Amino acid sequence: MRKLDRREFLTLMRVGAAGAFLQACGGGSATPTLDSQVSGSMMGGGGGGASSPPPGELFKDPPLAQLTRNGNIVETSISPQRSQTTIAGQTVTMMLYNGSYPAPTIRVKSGDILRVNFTNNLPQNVDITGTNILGKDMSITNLHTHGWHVSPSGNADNIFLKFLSGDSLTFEFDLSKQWGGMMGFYHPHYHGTVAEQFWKGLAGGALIVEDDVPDLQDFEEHIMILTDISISNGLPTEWTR
Ligand SMILES: [Cu+2]
Repeated sequence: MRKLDRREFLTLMRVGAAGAFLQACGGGSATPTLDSQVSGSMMGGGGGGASSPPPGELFKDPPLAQLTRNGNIVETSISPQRSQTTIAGQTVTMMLYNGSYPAPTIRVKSGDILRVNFTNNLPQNVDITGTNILGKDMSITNLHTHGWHVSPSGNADNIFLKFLSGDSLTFEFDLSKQWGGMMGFYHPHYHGTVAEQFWKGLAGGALIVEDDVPDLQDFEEHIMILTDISISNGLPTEWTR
């Protein structure tokens, strides 16, 4: 598991590539590859796929999460839900944060307190949320902030929390120990459903902690989330490779 910080990302962008593999943290061998960013996706894996957006299309950043700031208290709402989106011309029913693919980007600063109003809006036992091969209810989820130096307990980055369909909580992430100029991402981390929730669309949104030094201010910055998804009959299928 490895993450890019902003400086490293900008360097890689200049040579035309940006990448970091996410493997171990997903809790399974079949977690999708998630390049630190992207706004598109490749379908099909192993050849015969299509890219979305197609080559030549204008680059589009993922949407920014709506934030309200009061001093260093920043508040937003992030909820996984069953949503339809279009990938390479196909309508696909997925699990998406706030209905967005890729998920909304959250930008904060070192020293902020980020409050996330989280509600599990995944419906129980509907197409994408049946029971998986481990016998787990696929509508059960939680929230993990990948890469942040924050508390792993309570209502912070606590991967032992369990959200049944309809459950909600206000998370609070104290970023007083998180340095500026880093990029992480968020994703579900409930043991037993993580891998499927990744390939069904909860593959993460960018978590940006802004630089607190002026050196890079003149650079134009973009967020790109790369995902690789297989689709069959309008539904994401198991990521196999
Ligand atoms: Cu993670």
